[in-house]
Amino acid sequence: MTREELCEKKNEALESFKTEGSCTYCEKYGNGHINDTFLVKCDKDGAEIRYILQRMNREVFKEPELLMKNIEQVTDFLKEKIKERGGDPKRETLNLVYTKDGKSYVKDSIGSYWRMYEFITDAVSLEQVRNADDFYQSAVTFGKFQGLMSSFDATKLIETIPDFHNTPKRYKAFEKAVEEDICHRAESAKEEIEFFKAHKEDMEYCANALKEGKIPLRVTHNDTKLNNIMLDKETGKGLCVIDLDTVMPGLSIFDFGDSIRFGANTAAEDEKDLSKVSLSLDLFDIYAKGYIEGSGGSLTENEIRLMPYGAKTMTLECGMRFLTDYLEGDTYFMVHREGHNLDRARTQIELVKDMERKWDKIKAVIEKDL
Ligand code: ADP
Ligand code: GN1
Ligand code: MG
Repeated sequence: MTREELCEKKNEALESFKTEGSCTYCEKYGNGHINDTFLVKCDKDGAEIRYILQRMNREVFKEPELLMKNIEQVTDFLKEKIKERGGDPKRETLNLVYTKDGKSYVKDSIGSYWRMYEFITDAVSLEQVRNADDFYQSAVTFGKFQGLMSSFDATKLIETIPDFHNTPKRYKAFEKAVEEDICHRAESAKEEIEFFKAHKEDMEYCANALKEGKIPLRVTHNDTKLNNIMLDKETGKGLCVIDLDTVMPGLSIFDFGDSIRFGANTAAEDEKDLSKVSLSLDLFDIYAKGYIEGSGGSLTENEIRLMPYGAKTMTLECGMRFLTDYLEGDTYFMVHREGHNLDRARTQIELVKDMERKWDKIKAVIEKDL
């Protein structure tokens, strides 16, 4: 879709939602890799009211109507839990804005699906941690989410992306991309391809632990990047978990691991200078502590013990997904420069290498929390 078409459809979608006041602004917003996100500003008697408008990615989410049913259920459930605990449901969870005919989404004239949320004001989402407390706050917030959702009946949720964190299946997709090499890019990524091939068995470890009943299947977020939570702008305290598209049955150690992959890396996910990439043991320690505390006793001893494996598996899996997308012609993750997905894959590889160098220390951090 061209910029102009997107702009036209965005205005068409905007009309459908029950916003307060008249809309004066609607521009691209945020750094997500999947959906098209817009910040909307409306004027109501001189007061500015903000919203987030999103075009859901149809390539990624095949059943947007069922996905929205998941989000309705999860946000309704969280609102009740937050109220029971004396919290503020307007700031501690996402709040959907419904359409004029009472739906949580609208389908535009070319079949794209749009949804709207109230904007969480006086809050920030971060691309990189500013200090250790930011990371601790994100850990407590994702941990709390895990704890709150532990009483939610997982069978009510559909799998919005089937086999999303089925790492062995992701490996098969990677192998296929290498074999087919439709863009003739495999030659430029030889070392990276070999790296993932050499780690095939590592990527089966957590899936086997689930199969063998060592860890339970839970309701998890599945995309626990630092920029998927909001922190209070004033106090820096963790407020709320956002980006609920992938909330579905999954592993707590993967929620833990994906946060480590993104937030405990001393460099950005797409850093070109690989000497800047490393795993911060301090941040790993802080996150583990916050996640366990936040989850309020809902994690089993085995889940805690396997956290380092969750971190390594998520880093391997994500790196392999970036590389697969590079080989397939950048059709999944939004890219902003040539070789972007290859750069992202390389940072993940570097991070895994550093985890391997620090493996005994990483395990010792977790043993002390048991
Ligand atoms: P994606 O799936 O593409 O990552 P997100 O739902 O994470 O999309 O949204 C992208 C960014 O938009 C977030 O990182 C956050 O900065 C911002 N954002 C999303 N929802 C809200 C909200 N309700 N209030 C304020 N900011 C939001
Ligand atoms: C995507 O949507 P976003 O940008 O928060 C992706 C995650 C990856 C991440 C890598 C639905 O997350 O799985 O870990 O990019 N989300 C989806 O940055 O595929
Ligand atoms: Mg996001």
